[in-house]
Amino acid sequence: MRNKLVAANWKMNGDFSALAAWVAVMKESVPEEGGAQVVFIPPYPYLRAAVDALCRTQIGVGAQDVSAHVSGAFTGEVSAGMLLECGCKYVLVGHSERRSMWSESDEIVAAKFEAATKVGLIPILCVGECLEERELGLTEKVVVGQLNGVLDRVGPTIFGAGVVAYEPIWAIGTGLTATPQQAQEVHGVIRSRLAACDDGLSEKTQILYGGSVKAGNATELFSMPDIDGGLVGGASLDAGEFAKIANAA
Ligand code: G2H
Repeated sequence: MRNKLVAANWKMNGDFSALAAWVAVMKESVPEEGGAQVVFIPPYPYLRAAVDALCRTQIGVGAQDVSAHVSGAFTGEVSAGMLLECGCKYVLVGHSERRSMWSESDEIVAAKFEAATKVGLIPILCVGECLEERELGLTEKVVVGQLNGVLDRVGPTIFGAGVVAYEPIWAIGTGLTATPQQAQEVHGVIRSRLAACDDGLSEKTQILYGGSVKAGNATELFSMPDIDGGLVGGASLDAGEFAKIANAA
């Protein structure tokens, strides 16, 4: 039985006062034990404050990106070791916004995934198709291709240290959400691909859904057999709304 996981991806939003208010609401609203694993993913400058504010809670902290490099002359980059030292437990890799706006290839995403696992961070690998690909019937090909882009490079043992998030690009920040059936269908494809590699990997890997998750659709999405929680963007900025989503898992 896999535990549920719900992550709040603030993207490039928020400030210190919003963080303090968000943490206060979450401390009140999320059970200390027995609920879903909750992960807070604010921008880099707020990570340490988030770790300190959440230190006596079950809420973990994650970063939105990580360098594939360990150290050196890589201006602007942040290494996995630095994130770990800062108190992070999780890190997103391959979010569609990074794949499209920063041209991150499967090779780069795999290198970031591996760099994260090497220091003990849990990478959350994002995969998903755009609207044109869905309309051309290419969803499975694209999603499995992105999955293979990491799995084939790092191998099942390293891959097993991570989490997968299926985020159809057409549903990200658009208000359009995949129906629970559409999401389940792709989650099933992802789990079958993992099973083809290793049954244990398929059974233990958490697969999250992301793309306009809200309090109003979370319960139905999270009730699907292969949906193990959510990666929440816009709706996570409102702590009350995000608490409802976390408690629906
Ligand atoms: C997808 C998701 C969070 P939103 O990017 O990663 O964002 O919930 O705003 O669609």
